[in-house]
Amino acid sequence: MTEFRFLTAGESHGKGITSIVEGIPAGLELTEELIGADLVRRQGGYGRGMRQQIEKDWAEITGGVRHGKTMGSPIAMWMENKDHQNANWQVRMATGPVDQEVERVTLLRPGHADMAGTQKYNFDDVRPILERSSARETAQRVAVGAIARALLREIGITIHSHSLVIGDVEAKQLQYVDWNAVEASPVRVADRDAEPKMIAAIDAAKEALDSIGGIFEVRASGVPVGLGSHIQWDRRLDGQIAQAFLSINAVKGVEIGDGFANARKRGSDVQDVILPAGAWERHPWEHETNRAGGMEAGMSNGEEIVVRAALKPISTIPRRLPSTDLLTGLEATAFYERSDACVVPAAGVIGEAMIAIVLARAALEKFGGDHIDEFKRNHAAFVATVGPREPVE
Ligand code: EPS
Repeated sequence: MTEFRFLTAGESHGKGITSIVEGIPAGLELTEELIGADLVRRQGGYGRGMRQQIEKDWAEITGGVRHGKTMGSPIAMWMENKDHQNANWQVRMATGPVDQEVERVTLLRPGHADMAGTQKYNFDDVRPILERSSARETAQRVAVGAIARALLREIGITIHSHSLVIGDVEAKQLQYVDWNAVEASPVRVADRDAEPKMIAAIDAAKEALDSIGGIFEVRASGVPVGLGSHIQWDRRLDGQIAQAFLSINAVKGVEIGDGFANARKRGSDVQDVILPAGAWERHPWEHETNRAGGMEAGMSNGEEIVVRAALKPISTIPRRLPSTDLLTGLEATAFYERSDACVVPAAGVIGEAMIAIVLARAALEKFGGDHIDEFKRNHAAFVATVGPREPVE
């Protein structure tokens, strides 16, 4: 059994993006259609720009799958950038040498990789930096996440997301979210009152040649006790989740459960009481509340995992921000080609993929298995041991 891991390669306006996923057991049902269903969800959402009308994301499986099932070998996926067909991009992003002058991007965009990236990699053109740092790459993460999600579904783990805040509009906090309503909403919100206000906030930002951010929440249920570990810093599941979420473009804050609200309370108001055996309805060691968001000391505790992420408003905006020119160091206005006004709904789908990836890695570490049946057997055998150590007859 190899550790679950993946890599992506490719630029936003290059030929396409590739991923290689290793560590998925053999025998898992997997089709391009299943992956495609998540890719469509990421492309949607009110507030996306022109680019999403050009792209029709589809991950072609080019390795690791035979007759609709994984073989235990690395899975390779290829995704075309339709925008690359545009003659300009064929030249600007050609992989071979070109015999014509290609215009450089030198007006640094604040809030992006432009300045630090050009200094670090020694470029006099922002293009090679911005192309890779673009959120386009998250399309492949969602494809990888769809595979991880298919694996987790085999052991009863389901993952959803919804928008909590868009701009200055907050949705009502609901304990039981109608996920069908979320999927039907252009801003991925279940709160019918908040939806038109969120849409209006995006319209207003667009009108003002600006962008807005927000907060999304991801929930994973059916997670068994004991994923992750308290024994070493990098094995803590909450830490791994925070890293995965902060790796999503424009995410600047992460909380697990009521992380920030709990900071203002007393300890006695924050702990989740562990119920006695007679009160358990869903699973052993049920908690009365879930302020901890399904994790204690870096391990899953059987409750729903709840993660919230704050997205800054994306900094490529039509109202070109004051900046500086890369070549001269003189005052300039930032580069602008095209952009999204709000990506919170899409970011929720990316968040689902990232939590699926982290949980799949943790589940494979805990249960192992080279074939999906072995993985499921190991999971079931462990879950059967969860409960009081010396039960009272
Ligand atoms: C992005 C800028 C926009 C986004 C892009 C991320 O692309 P473009 O510069 O081509 O208009 O649409 O996101 C995607 C292409 C995608 O599939 O999510 C950026 O600068 O990060």
